[in-house]
Amino acid sequence: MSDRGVFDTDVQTLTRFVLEEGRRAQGTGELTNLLNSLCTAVKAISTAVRKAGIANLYGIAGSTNVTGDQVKKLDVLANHLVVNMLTSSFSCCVLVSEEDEHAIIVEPDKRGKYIVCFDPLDGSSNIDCLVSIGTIFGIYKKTGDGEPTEKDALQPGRNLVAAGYALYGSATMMVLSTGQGVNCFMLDPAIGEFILVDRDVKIKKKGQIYSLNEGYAKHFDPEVTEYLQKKKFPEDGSAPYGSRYVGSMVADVHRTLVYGGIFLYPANATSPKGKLRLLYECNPMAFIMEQAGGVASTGAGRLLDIQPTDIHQRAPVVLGSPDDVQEYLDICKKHRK
Ligand code: AMP
Ligand code: P6P
Repeated sequence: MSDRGVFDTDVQTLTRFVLEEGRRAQGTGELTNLLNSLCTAVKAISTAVRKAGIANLYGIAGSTNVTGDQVKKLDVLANHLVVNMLTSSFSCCVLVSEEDEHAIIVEPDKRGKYIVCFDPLDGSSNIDCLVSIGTIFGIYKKTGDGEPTEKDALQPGRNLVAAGYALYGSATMMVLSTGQGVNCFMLDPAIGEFILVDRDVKIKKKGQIYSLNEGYAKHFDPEVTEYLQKKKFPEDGSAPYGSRYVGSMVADVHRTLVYGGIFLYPANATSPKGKLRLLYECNPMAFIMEQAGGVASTGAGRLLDIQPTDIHQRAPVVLGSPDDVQEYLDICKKHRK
């Protein structure tokens, strides 16, 4: 029954969506529990991010706020929220966080079959100037038998069961794929629920925006320099591309998903492997991009095919609209000859 008047009494929430998908998949409910627990952590992080200035949540870990409370840095707080919500979902056995040097092995009586790699608050260096930040996650199934170890997380991104991100921007949005396309949910603070706003999102075949940190131009490999030259001074009479770079991966990738175009964090002379982390930045974003009809590459091969050797390893990444990424890859191929 639906009353579409002032209050939608049949609103499609992320919780309902995940429950329905779980029923459709005829699962045991473990992934559903995981996703809904992650959703709780994201809601709490969103609240913390939005009141950080007022509640004096900035500052370094270990300082105290005006009321003498122990102040946690937002990214420390975000990490604890994700770890605690996932551990108590009885769905995970290994957690890999950007904030923890080693993988967290869930205690035996709380274990499930999933491995979650996440950056609890990506872009946190932008917090103090109120630039959008995000939470990024990728979910795998444990493949081998026996005691869970850090090695269980060293799976190529093509094994992802689900992945996505939360963007704490002008609004809070959760972008999620479980392998059946990409769906976007906006947090409605009035009811504290994520509401489905964009179903089965597809990226444009070609965009008009390139996004990378041109401050590294001095160190760019030749193919990057050549590609940018073509975008700024098109030889076919087309309009030059616009340039947008927030410096917060979730914001830059989400804009690329919504408007089309290309995002690059390539390797360069100073960062031979690039800067972004494979397990909890590159792979989840690559999964989302491919599910939305986009492309995600290292510049030499499919990003989701990388076999990781270390949970914090970095990878070069170029992703976005298929025609834009392909144009860049063609230049890379030319330079490899
Ligand atoms: P489970 O028994 O809950 O671990 O689910 C087994 C498999 O079914 C998962 O690995 C997914 O591939 C699929 N599945 C289960 N629940 C969901 C869900 N809520 N959304 C999408 N796929 C799901
Ligand atoms: P640079 C933020 O610190 C981050 O990890 C990503 O969110 C972002 O895309 C990248 O680093 C920005 O790095 O070198 O351009 O400042």
